[in-house]
Amino acid sequence: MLSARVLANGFHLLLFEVLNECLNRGIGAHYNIKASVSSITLQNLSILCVLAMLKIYGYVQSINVRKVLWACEELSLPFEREDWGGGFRSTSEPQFRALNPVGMVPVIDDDGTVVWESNVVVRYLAMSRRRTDLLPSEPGARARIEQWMDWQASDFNNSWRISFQALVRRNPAYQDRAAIDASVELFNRMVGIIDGELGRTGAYIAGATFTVADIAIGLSLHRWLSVPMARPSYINVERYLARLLERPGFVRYGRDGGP
Ligand SMILES: N[C@@H](CCC(=O)N[C@@H](CS)C(=O)NCC(=O)O)C(=O)O
Repeated sequence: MLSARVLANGFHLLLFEVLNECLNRGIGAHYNIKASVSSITLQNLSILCVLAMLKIYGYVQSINVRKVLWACEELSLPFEREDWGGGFRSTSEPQFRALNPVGMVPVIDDDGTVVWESNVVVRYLAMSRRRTDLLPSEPGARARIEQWMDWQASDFNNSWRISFQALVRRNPAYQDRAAIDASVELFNRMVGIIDGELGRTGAYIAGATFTVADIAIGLSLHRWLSVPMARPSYINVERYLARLLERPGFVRYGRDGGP
């Protein structure tokens, strides 16, 4: 926890000047700023800025945790991370359940605002840091991004569950050949849908520019490439993944981050 006390003289406009200065210095992009005005008079204005480091709970190999880590990279956000889940500290511990009653990583604590469910966390981070380039406020543009993220977390994610557990994790509970083949077929079909969309946009999943939807879709496509199985060749997906490699966040948490 960092804290800074800013004392200034002047009218309340000064409050905005001080906060603007924080934003200009990039503090606003990195931290939640809480300002409490202890007294507002023409002569005396006292502002207390409390700046807190973002906390991330979750092990780094998790694809859902890596969405949040990539988002932090896009936002140039410093953070502290603790290993929970995936064989590290159990998400069944009461301390963890108090943060997330469903017991899944990732969870974040942003100066007291606790959020779980990876795609929601990514949207929260972009929205709270006013990154409308990554998540616009216009409802239509925003819905086009959210629809791909919700689809990623539901239908798309379910398509690979069995093939991923069987062929990458080698989980003995997932060894039914017919079920694996069906999952491979469905996974490939879903990626075919993405390929078609990328053909239409010519660039990113929700349009001409990179948005938070590309974090969820990009990591999922990297997973698709990581499963040892037969794959159709999808030229738009191939070009998209090459485009994402221009971003350090995808290099670190996608290409070099595991399946
Ligand atoms: N829909 C959730 C899924 C989260 C999830 O499945 N997390 C896994 C890791 S990828 C987890 O917490 N597993 C329990 C554990 O590792 O103990 C999200 O997107 O955040």
